Amino acid sequence: MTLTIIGTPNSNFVRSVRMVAEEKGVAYQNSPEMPHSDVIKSLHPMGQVPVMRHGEFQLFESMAIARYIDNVFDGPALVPARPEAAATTVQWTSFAQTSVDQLIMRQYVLEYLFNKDENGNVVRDKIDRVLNKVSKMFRVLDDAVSSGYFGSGDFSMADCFLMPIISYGQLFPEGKEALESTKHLNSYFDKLSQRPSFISTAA
Ligand SMILES: N[C@@H](CCC(=O)N[C@@H](CS)C(=O)NCC(=O)O)C(=O)O
Repeated sequence: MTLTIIGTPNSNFVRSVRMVAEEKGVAYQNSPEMPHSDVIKSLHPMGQVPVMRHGEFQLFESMAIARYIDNVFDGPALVPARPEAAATTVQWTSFAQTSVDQLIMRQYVLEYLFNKDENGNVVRDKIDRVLNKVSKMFRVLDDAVSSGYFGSGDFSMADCFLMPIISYGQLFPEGKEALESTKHLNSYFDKLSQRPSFISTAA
């Protein structure tokens, strides 16, 4: 049965679920549909990516897709078995998928990428308003990763959700400066940037 992850590979959430599949060692296809394409609209009520197909089974929402792949396939568990460790992993995954994504991707990165004036210059109003929050978020993540990984002492699903967002955030000057001013997060990012699942899902 073919596993297909549907969605443009430069979406941080598509990248997260692809990292999960790669960490599990699962063979999958990536169908690079843009949000709101006819295919995506037929599979997601709000036209968002990623969407997944596994045989006849269809699923949307990156967390649901990631948990499904983790549960259904062999390979290393990306959510630990012990209840507290599992809950902490889901906590950081959920925080990444909501608060971190909302701030770093939607209010910072996408503003840099897409909010330009008629001369092609970045319109900074919204960016400037969130800069304090962006640096605070990097400090929060720095504390959280002091034990080596997010949510536990081992690589987990939380890392699959946070790495793509951190990676996008540090492409822009304030994000880069915020990352470089952290101790644990900076070395975590350097270390995980070498991970095959991260390298092979780079858009
Ligand atoms: N809660 C959704 C969010 C997915 C999401 O925001 N995807 C973005 C791409 S990274 C998208 O499709 N944006 C288009 C839109 O929201 O209309 C999930 O975790 O899958």
